Amino acid sequence: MNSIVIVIPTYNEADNIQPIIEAVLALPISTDILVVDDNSPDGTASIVKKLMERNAQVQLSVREKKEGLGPAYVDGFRWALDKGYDYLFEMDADFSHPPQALVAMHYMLEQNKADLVVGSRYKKGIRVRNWPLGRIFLSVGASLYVRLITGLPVTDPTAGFVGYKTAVLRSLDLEDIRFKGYAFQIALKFWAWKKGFRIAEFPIIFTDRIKGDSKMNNSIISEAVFGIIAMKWRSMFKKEKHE
Ligand SMILES: Nc1nc2c(ncn2[C@@H]2O[C@H](COP(=O)(O)OP(=O)(O)O)[C@@H](O)[C@H]2O)c(=O)[nH]1
Ligand SMILES: [Mg+2]
Repeated sequence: MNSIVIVIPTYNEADNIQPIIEAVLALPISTDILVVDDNSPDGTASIVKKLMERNAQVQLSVREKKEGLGPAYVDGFRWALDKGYDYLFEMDADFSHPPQALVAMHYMLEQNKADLVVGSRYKKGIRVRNWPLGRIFLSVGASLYVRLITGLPVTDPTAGFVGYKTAVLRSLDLEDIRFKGYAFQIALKFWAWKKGFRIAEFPIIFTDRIKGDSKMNNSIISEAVFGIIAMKWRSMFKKEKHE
């Protein structure tokens, strides 16, 4: 077993999953990969099963049905925490998150520069390729909104490209984070910050997917808009400290 695991949630990523796994396996750091698939009708899981037969670094968890990113990640985190990895990364399957950045992000954690590192689109500028202007506005606007409401000192709070020392995840009440979409990503960073963990950002260039479709929808956006206010409210009555 490696000390690093990359958790990749998938829903209908048959065109992307093999290339992204191969890209991660080709990195100069040795990692395990856990794909958490919500029973994709396009057969994503069966592609992963074939790769598993050839390579013990590849693992798969298949869930019964599509429930959103949040529950898939919580399952993946639990699996990884039980196994005892030291570092866990979240990454999308669609190549929006450049896999090469994992090397530098891991180095930052290993050198103890931070407890959590965000692969960030908005640190010192806006680095997003091939997104329509409307989507950029939405994402940048969401980041400003989150920072205004929560005070979280992260320029890209909705980012789904994040590395953790697993101690951070162990200390969070994961099952208590019920969000399904971007709010889940915001909440993880928020509660980690509240606990006093150190967050760093590593600048990445985010590129829109070439293959497959985005699963973003309006309910994910409204969950974030209202959920973040509720989360901030709850946090004001919670005493959070490093244990
Ligand atoms: N397991 C699981 N993965 C999901 C779900 N929704 C999205 N994903 C995966 O999460 C990642 C990001 O989703 P994507 O649709 O690209 O979101 P976007 O980049 O914000 O448009 C991709 O790897 C998706 O396959 C879901 O309901 N369940
Ligand atoms: Mg995407």
